[in-house]
Amino acid sequence: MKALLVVDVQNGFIGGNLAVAGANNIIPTVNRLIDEFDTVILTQDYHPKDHISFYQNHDGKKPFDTIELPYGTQVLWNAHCIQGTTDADFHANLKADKAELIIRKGFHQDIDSYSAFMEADRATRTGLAGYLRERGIDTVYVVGIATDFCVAWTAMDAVAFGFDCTVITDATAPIDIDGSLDKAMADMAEVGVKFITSKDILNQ
Ligand code: VGL
Ligand code: ZN
Repeated sequence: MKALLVVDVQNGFIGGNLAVAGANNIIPTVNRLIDEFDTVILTQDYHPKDHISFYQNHDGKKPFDTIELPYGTQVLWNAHCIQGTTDADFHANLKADKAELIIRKGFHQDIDSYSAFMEADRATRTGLAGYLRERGIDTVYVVGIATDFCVAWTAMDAVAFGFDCTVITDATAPIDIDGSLDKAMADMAEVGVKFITSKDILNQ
């Protein structure tokens, strides 16, 4: 059984507080893929306003600076996808209604979470792997934003948790800071994530 994981197609990343170039352009493709899959799961970046990943919460820091945390290096982002704000809502054009599960992530003040499976401390689980197993799903297709952060970490963790995982590349959009896209693509390939484009699934 397969599922489509739609990562963070939220206002914050589409013209919002952490806008990703070109992210708006993937929505029609994501919607066609949603139509094609029986099981659709959405993820939602969902931070408290005092979240540790926001540069505004660290004196003297600016966007894309890094800090060292107990779990490793953390990139500092503009405050984004704050719980209860429109920035955190799914984009109005996303066919979100079909989703059978929404996994919220990044809600612990002191831990970021790019992956939909496990938070950045590499210990706290979201429950997604257990959910998929209980649903009999062994194969996941990943789309959404951002290719080099939440999509990549989700895809690599899918493999780590034993799922067959394919990223549909033209249904993703990257942030691409300091070579992060090339690195993420190489890292994903190395662990066994597969890549296709949407035309391999949609007859177009
Ligand atoms: C993301 C940076 C911070 C993402 C989320 O969805 O890729 N990136 N929070
Ligand atoms: Zn975030």
